[in-house]
Amino acid sequence: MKNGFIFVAVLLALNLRAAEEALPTAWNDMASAQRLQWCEAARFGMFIHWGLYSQWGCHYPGTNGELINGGSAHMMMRLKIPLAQYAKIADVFDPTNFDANEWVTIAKDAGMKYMIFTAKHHDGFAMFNSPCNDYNIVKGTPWHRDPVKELAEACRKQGLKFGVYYSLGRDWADPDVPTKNGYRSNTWDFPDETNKIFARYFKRKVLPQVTELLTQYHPAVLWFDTPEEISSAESHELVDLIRKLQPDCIINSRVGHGLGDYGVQEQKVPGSRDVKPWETCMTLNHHWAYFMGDDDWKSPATVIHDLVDIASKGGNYLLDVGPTGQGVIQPEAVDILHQVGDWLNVNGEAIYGTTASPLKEQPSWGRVTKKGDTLYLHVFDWPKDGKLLAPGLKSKIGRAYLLQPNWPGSHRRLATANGAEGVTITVPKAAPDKISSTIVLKLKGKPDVE
Ligand code: FHN
Repeated sequence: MKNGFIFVAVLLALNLRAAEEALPTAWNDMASAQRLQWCEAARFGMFIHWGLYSQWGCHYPGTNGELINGGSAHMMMRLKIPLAQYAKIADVFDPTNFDANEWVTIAKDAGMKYMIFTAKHHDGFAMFNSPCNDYNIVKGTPWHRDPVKELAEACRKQGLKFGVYYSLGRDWADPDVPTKNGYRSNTWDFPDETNKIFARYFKRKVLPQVTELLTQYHPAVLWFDTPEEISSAESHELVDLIRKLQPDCIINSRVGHGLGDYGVQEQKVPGSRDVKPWETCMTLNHHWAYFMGDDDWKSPATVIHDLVDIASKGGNYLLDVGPTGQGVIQPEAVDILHQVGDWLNVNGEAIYGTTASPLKEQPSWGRVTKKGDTLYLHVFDWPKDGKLLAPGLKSKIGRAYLLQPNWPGSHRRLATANGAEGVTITVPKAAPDKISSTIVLKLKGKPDVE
């Protein structure tokens, strides 16, 4: 409770900088601060894009049996595939290699604490049992299984939080979903944008399916996407419904109109830290869903540096994987995530449950995170002269040591000296970790920075 009050006080005291996306108004709301506690402590989650578009890696069979490049999970729109034809993918969608426990173990092994799964993407196909709409994986495929149910159960069993992604303002299977100038609408099956009444789709599909997701699976997060033409009244109605059915369910800001519990960034890390809760989602290669031929993966070092950078700015990192049509997370992705997990096994204390750096500037050698009266210095570029400056730090230091338990010099006290420019720490010649080494500074009292 105390943290909640501090959190709200910090919000109210500081002038919140407008983010690229509309700021949810919920942030000065105690209930939101309480709801978010586990999520902010988690810092790292797995995003999963999996749907009919995964069947042939975002490609689509041509008239001569060749596979046509659909560009991304948007392939139905990119190739203007008629709904009746696109729906036929479901007839062959039979992911016999899918194993929910294996996917959750991969996430857990990577040090991820929650999972967000595409329950319905823009193609409008429900990847869950949806009694209100037969266009769904249980009813419409020879597989007849419910991956949302199985993933929710596997997450509960393995101690991860489970959330669902729902495309709110784009649905290419429904005749009543307009977008601005039709830019992201299904204009090939439903050409007349002026005929489309969002309210009809909202009542017919959105409210019943969100109710099904909440009552059938009790997700910890409802991760909405692309609110597009939803009205303010509809966004409020949706939030009221969720709060009534499941008060502790977190809602992201893409529910629209400044509502939601936290802000969303995409494919980027903001330049400066924010005091309000936020999460950035990014791909591991260049595609959200499995794209045949995309082998341009982020390195473990890039993922770890991004994770540290995001945590140092008080954000969460939702890192995406796109399983194949057979239900397999590509081995290259698994290997990268395993290496990130190895690093978190040693340095997780400096990420989980931390808050943004208190320093006025991000140091040139890396980033800083904070936990109470402890600072964690994440050193990407190890000093050659054995001296590391924490710029602007005026605090007296109780103790300084390396966080690498198996390192010869680990936990041995490091010498520190306060000076005009900050605190200088004397460090060993060699960096304990080639990607990011963590130095722990136990301060005497709260951080005092210039
Ligand atoms: O168009 C989608 C995209 O496929 C993906 O789901 C991302 C994830 O945030 N959201 C939309 C693009 O902003």
